[in-house]
Amino acid sequence: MEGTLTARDKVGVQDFVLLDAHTSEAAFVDNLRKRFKENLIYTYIGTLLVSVNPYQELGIYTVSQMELYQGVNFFELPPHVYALADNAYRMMCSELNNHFILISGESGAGKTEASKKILQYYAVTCPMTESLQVARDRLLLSNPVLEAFGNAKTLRNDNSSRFGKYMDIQFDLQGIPVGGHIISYLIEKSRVVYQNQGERNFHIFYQLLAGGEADHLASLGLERDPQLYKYLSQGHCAKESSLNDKNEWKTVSNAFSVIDFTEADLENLFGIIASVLHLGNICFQEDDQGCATVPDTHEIKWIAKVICPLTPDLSAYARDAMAKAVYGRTFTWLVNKINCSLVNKDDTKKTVIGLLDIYGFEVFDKNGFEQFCINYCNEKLQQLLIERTLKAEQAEYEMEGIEWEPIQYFNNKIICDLVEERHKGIISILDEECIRPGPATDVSFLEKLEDRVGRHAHFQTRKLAGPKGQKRIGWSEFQLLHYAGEVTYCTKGFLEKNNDLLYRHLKEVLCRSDNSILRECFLVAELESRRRPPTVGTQFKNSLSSLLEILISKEPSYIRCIKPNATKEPSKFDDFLIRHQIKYLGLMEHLRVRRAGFAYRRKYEHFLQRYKSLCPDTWPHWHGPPGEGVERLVTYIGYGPEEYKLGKTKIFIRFPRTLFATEDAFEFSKHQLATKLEAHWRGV
Ligand code: AD9
Ligand code: MG
Repeated sequence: MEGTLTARDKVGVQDFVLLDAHTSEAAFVDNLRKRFKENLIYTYIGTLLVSVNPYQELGIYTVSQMELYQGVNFFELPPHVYALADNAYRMMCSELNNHFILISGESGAGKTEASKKILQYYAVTCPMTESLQVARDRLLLSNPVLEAFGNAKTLRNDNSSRFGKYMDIQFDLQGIPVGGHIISYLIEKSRVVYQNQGERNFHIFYQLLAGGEADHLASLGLERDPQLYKYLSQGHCAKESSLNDKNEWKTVSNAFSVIDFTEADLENLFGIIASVLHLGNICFQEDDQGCATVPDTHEIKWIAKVICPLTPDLSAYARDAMAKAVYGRTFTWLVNKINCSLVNKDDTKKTVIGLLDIYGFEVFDKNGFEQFCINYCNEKLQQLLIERTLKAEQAEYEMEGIEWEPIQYFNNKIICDLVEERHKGIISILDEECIRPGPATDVSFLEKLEDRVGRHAHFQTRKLAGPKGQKRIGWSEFQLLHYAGEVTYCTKGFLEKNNDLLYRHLKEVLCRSDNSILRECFLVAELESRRRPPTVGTQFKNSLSSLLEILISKEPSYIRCIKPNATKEPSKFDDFLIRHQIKYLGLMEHLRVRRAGFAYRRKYEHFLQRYKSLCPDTWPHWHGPPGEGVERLVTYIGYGPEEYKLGKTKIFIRFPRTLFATEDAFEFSKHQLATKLEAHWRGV
């Protein structure tokens, strides 16, 4: 027994529900730390998977690991992202229903890596026919292309996804992956024209310059050195040693050839990438009338002629707006194009597993419109998680005929409403300011917010705040009390980013471009339409609402990713940072919910199979009904009546300590392991 206890002291428990009943946050962190130190990066909370980024290759993603997890029950092996992926897949195959896997966590926590591991797992372990190999390869290779155009080096992550991504993997009824569909959310266009110190633009620009053939670059009028381009060099790290742009270019080029891109598509696409770089290098000077002139027309000949009676400042603004619009819409075109190649035309019934890799909650020193949208998205997903978890629990107890007491939890719907409610919410107020005649400014927007939502319990400004808020909120800021904590937003740029307007004559130029991608992205119909396009905030709100509709109809699995330190180092476990993430990922809350009625439940067959060696009646085989076998077993090992309930198909265990003790007994019964551990500890 001693050996087993010592083992747990060393490596922690693999499921948080096995910790003591009133687990504190400190005990939670402690368990994560123990496991992390042993390179055990995965831990469960029931069926939710917690993952801590190891920042090193651990050798746990080999094909033999994949085979190990294939078709094995969830709790039978140590926690792994493969176990979660396999579980969703097997449930989908046996119940013929749709699933999704929601991956969340802050920047650099490992969301994208987790989603790639899942995709690879399916690619390797799912059955496959020769004719469907192309579909599988396209699914896999859509990733490097999207990452090249949608990811960038940031201070937090060398390969940070700057867009949200939802990907459906479609399976036929034999469980063969046959197609897919991707939806992208809110690409961070502002990065095209500006990068903070230590950050880069999207990877593709650097990859093209580093890896493109000399002829190709010459035909685009490009030089190899990224420092020559204003849009690539503001962050002063254009040549980043940790990134191999040249190799990545090869991967991306190869991916393009598999995903059905024609020569013409690629020519147009890279024509656009090059023209964005040329655009960024256009400088403006003032003439006698205060209008902008372009002293060096070298760049202009690579794009289009731009003559307009604007001041140099406004011209630079228009230039950047054009670069952002062109890149943003080209990205959407790219996603659509990939989707066309992933379509499975055969219309037999399919089931899907959706993978959601979306930006985590963000709190920076300065938070703007982008953080506002991202955090609103996280509020919505948190709401989904809480509701789905509670609902699922309740439904299960009902189905199994078990009584339970629902627990209290914070319903963040109140914050979602504050942001999104029609006519009343912050997005509506922002939209009103964007369309009203007269000089609306970021300041008048703030005043309107104070007036309309100033008394809301989750909203504060300097003017309205109590003594605590007054210290921290600036004059042009407002603060939202999110489920994950307070965030102060600076209203500067909110109106402009929400409006996202492009000068009409620039749009006209783009509509008539020789480049067919641009003509697809900027339709003449848009110029002719009298209707104002929806604002960015409203578009985002609508796309989130459709996303939730997609998710609500599917069976959920959750992965919560944690970043262990801010310096991207292996083996460094920063308690403060981790505690913060545990809080805003709602992990303690999830644990409580999980334990609210019964901490643990297991199908009779599975429970029996694992613990049958503990009772002479059930060992080595039990031939009666599994429920009866379980009853004999738990009576024999001394479960009290308050400790468990027997449902129709499962045993429900109220206290973690009960299962904990059972696990101990089980471990103890495995003599080999116990002896080995004792010997080991005696050695220490
Ligand atoms: V962001 O919100 O897109 O900025 P992510 O997606 O959460 O972020 P990502 O998956 O890109 O983070 O992980 C960041 C880096 O951590 C990767 O580039 C790897 O170097 C490292 N990482 C993440 N997960 C693992 C892992 N399971 N094993 C090894 C990992 N390294
Ligand atoms: Mg990512």
